[in-house]
Amino acid sequence: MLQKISQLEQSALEAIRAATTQDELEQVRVIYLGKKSDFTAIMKSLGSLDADQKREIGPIANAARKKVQEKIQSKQQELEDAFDAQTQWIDVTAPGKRDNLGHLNPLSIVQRDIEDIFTSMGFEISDGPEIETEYYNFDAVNVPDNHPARDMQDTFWIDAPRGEKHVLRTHTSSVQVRYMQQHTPPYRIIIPGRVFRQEATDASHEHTFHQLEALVVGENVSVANFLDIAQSFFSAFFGREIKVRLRPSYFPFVEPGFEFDISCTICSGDGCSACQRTGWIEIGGAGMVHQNVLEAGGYEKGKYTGFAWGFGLERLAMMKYKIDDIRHFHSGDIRVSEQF
Ligand code: FA5
Repeated sequence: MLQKISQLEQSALEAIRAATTQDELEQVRVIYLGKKSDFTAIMKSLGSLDADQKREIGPIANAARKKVQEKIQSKQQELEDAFDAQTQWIDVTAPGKRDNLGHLNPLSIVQRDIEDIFTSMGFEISDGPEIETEYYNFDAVNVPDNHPARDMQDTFWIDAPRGEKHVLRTHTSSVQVRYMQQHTPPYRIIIPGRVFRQEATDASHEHTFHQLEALVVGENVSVANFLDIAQSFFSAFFGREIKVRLRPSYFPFVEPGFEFDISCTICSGDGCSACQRTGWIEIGGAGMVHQNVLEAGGYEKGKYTGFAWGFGLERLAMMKYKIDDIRHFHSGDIRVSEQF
């Protein structure tokens, strides 16, 4: 009996090894472990043996049967793996899975668009520090000591025990003199950047917002150049013809100074609810750079002229994308950027 068990085990293992498909392996299983198999017959015959024989042969027969079972299982796995490797092919023409990409904040989109337009018009992009000295933010751009803009209401002053006073820059005009000190005209630059004001927030005011400054300095730069560049820029930005209108105004760093409006991007100047029926929308401040500023930049008085302008990026983005509240930009609410 023991010899028979051993022979049966050997031939079963041999047959398992020889099986090359899952079907063949299944046949081997039926032959060696099925109901009518020799193993089953042996297991059944154990009942008729006497106690001593049972004790001797039983465990051996069981172990042999178990071993054959295990070998079949592992061979089964091996054949399945081989089958998968053969049948799982890669369709290189199938479209890839879409990555779940993030979205740009509409403000970033607007800033990139603006930078593209200006660089195509020959402008360079510049920047300066957000924590700025009182000098560059105010004195250098001709803002007198007693000007209300320096008032605690508008400006975040930095607590510093000694040394020069610092502020969170209140406008991008703070970069003008920094740039002048490093460069000789002619040049045309834009300065996009974050600015800060100690203001109560509402749908159109933030304490932290972005401005875009443009500065063009050369030997014969005029208001006409400003108008031309501004009209080209806004027309490119809104994708339709835009007119620019100047209204006299006062900023310490320009003379003469203007506020400028653009023709309404919705009604093109006919008058609608978006422009309060005026046909015009206020955009920002501009003017011919004050000679005191050019002098602070290190230029000989009277040698150059230039213009500068500054406007709020959020307000422009709000117009372009019809966003009704400036606070959406920095809310961190992902539903805002998901729309862009
Ligand atoms: C200035 O900051 C000047 N530096 C602009 C300038 C530059 C004038 C060069 C002349 C020459 P003003 O304080 O008006 O000006 O701000 C300019 C623009 O910033 C405003 O027209 C508006 O679009 C935006 N702005 C001002 N305050 C806020 C605010 N709290 N929230 C959002 N946008 C604002």
